[in-house]
Amino acid sequence: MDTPSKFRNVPKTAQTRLLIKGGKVVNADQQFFADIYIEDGVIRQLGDNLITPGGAKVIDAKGKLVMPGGIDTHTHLQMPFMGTIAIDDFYHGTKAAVAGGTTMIIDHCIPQKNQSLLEAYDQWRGWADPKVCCDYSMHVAITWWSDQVKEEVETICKEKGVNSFKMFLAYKGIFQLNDTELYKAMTCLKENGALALVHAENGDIIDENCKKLMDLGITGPEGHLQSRPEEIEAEATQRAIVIANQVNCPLYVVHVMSKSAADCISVARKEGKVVFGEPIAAGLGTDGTHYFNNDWCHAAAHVMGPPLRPDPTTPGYLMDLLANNDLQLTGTDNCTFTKDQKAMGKDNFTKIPNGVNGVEDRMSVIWEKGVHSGKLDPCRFVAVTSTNAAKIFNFYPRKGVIQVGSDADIVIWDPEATRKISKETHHQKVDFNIFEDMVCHGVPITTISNGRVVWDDEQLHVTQGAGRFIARSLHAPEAYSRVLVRDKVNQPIRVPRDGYDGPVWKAGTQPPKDGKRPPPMAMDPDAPLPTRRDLHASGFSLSGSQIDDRVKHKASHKVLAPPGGKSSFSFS
Ligand code: URQ
Ligand code: ZN
Ligand code: ZN
Repeated sequence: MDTPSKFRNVPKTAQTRLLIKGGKVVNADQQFFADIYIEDGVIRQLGDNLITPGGAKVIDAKGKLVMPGGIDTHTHLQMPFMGTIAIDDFYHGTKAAVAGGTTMIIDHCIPQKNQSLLEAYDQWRGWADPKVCCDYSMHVAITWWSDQVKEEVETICKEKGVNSFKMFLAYKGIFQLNDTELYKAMTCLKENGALALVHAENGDIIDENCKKLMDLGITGPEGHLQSRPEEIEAEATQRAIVIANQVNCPLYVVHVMSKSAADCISVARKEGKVVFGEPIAAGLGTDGTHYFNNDWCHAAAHVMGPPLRPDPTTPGYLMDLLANNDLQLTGTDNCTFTKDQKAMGKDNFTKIPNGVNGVEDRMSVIWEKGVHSGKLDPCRFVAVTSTNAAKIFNFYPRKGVIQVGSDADIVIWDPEATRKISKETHHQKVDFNIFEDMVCHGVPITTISNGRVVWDDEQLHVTQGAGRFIARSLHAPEAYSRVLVRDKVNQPIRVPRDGYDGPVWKAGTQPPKDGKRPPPMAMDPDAPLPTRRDLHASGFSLSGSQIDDRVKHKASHKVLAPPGGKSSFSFS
């Protein structure tokens, strides 16, 4: 891509000196007018009448908003999946991201079952580092569990700058973990100060439903939706919440797609549990009615898991929860496949690669459906598209805020301009756009990544590999400040008591054939039967040793009925 004329003849250093003038800065906590001076990728000054070194490139932001660049918490660029590879790679995906006002993505390293997590981490870094056009990080998936995995998770936490790990309750036999594995993995994550992310759908039920639907001849994309109705997502969401709470591990539910799953998170948060919910652009901007479209390609293009919900009030409901902080932030789950890739499932919906677009359009879609609809104000928009991600994943205030010392990841935003979304004009490689023809208010005019203009005047100025891997330290305060205190105040209880020294049933013995339960004292059939005390027999002595001497009965103590029946004995 040639450098456009207005950047030609500008000394190299000047390109790293930017002065944004006349804009209204919007952070998650406040809006204010201020100029911004940037040098070598960092915000150096913020205010009015700045005194700056010469040669800075001046950007006129009059009438525009100046916001922290978007942070997309959930992408799968060039992901090997379901027999193919997602078509938007780390170059096309991050190029499209900056064109849409996003300046950082958090992608995923997803080991196959039984693959070393460290090996997979190196593999994914090798794919991403040479291609990314903006800064990025990665969640690492735990797709199997063993002592080796436990050790590798600890190594990744301590040495690779990763503090977030994804677990799937779906994709049976591919990525899915069972409850015991989830419990052990979350215990390990908690011990290391990392965050547990879950894809919450019940993969066992989905598997059975898919077989049933295919047997009924329902092979189209509508089968995908019907194999995993809302309650399949809600049940897994609630289960993940319970398991995480049992081990006091902070939980982050990705791609919250339904009202009922969102309600589980909302209730859990009201109960004080440390749970975060991430709706995505797709679920906020469109719905699952598309699965019933007569055009197979159109319907298949919307196949993702959990599916978009056919209840057309879902997007507005999720946006209301986002406005209210019942849900905290947004990603896209961008995992794109072309028509011919999707067609691998033309006769069997279970073979349709799951995933949709979003990385380029998230910011405009959320502005249109959130701010332009009056549900979000601009500060909340910044919170849910940038700031909360930086806080939850622990790289705030390096990113997610316009302030001195923070990275110069900035988007200059025109709230009144509109743009029509289309596959014909988007910068992604995928040949479909689930937001096709949507007109959005809110347009990124200029995107600045690490202090460099990468999008301006509808032109990209990106460099492959210019993006950096952002390491994230453990124990993010947003997730762990409460958790660590709970460790102290919610200790398990142990009651000190004298040992039980009464009769003990001999494990593995069966009641006598006659079905009559032996008297409670004869619980051990090998033990000598108790001799009934003949109070008139000579030599009887209250002080004599008796079979029950070891039982500390008060003389007047009545033996309570043993389990299963009334006692015929009384010592009174
Ligand atoms: O499950 C995910 O998040 C990945 C595999 C993307 N695909 C999808 O359908 N959500
Ligand atoms: Zn998922
Ligand atoms: Zn995903």
